[in-house]
Amino acid sequence: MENKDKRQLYSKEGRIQHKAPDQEEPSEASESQENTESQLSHDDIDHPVTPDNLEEDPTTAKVNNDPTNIETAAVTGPLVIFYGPRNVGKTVALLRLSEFIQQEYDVTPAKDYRGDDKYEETVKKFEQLRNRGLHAPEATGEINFLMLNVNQSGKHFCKILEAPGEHFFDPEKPNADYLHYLNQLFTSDIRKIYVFFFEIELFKNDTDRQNYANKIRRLIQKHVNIKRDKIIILCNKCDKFPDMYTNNNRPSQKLFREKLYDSPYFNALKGVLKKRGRVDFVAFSAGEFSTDSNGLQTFAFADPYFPQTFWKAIYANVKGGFSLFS
Ligand SMILES: Nc1nc2c(ncn2[C@@H]2O[C@H](COP(=O)(O)OP(=O)(O)O)[C@@H](O)[C@H]2O)c(=O)[nH]1
Ligand SMILES: [Mg+2]
Repeated sequence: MENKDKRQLYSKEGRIQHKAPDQEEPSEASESQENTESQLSHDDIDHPVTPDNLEEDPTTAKVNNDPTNIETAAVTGPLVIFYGPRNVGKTVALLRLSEFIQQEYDVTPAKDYRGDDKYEETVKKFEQLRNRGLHAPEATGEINFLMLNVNQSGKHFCKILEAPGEHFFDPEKPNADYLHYLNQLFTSDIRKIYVFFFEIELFKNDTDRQNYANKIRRLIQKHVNIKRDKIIILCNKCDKFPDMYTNNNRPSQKLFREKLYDSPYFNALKGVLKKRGRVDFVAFSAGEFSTDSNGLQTFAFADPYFPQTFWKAIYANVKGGFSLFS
């Protein structure tokens, strides 16, 4: 499995038009909204829909292009929710984790999770990237909204939800309500394991950091049931801070935890976390991303230690037993 040393994956001038990280892509949700809106106004002008022509009009055929129109009642627990803003690394972490646990578990996208037309592509892309065992960072944008079923020996172990970052937190709209489907999941009585994604250098300013911490605090206060739910704090992209690695080339969990927990903005969370019993902390890295002298993006898979440590925390929390981490 570990023949995945450093490989060149992508040319920046290559076949796909890359977006700069700060160049916001429209979310699938807003994109589909736009489509619907433009279609509606066009129809209104050229071809008004009246009760008489309703049946024949092909434009009124039932379409489902809203990826957030989800039948949440069908979602069972335990549900692991990857919570974090855009670009914090949720998709890459999901791919790295899936690739690691597939030795023992069947990891399959829940086929009926989203009913919209684009979901099939998302599922296909996930399978492609995971099976290749490597991925160009920019290509992961297409698989940012899916539900995975994790089964062991044919038995359901858990589900994992990854959703577009702005569904959780958008720095431009820090107090936005959650979309309906997320609220339904948050308020449902299924067992949830929240993985809150952080980085040492998350966002560009303190206001965004503070707002993010506050949004998580409110969620925990309102919806996290200590008897039923669990919390994992994940500090991502640790490879950016090699000074905080130990001699065996692994991150010092203690140093990363202290660094994150001691950040002023994290204070907003300390109080509520204390009241939620044991909260696991994971210093994580999916790999090292860099650009070589030819402008080619390279990606090296991280040591299996990383997905293993992450999975141990998820496993312990899904089982609900004692955690292995402090
Ligand atoms: N250095 C480093 N960069 C990462 C890591 N994981 C993700 N990234 C970078 O963060 C970008 C966004 O990752 P992605 O998983 O798509 O974020 P998402 O929007 O939260 O799903 C990627 O293009 C990578 O460049 C990591 O472990 N280390
Ligand atoms: Mg994503």
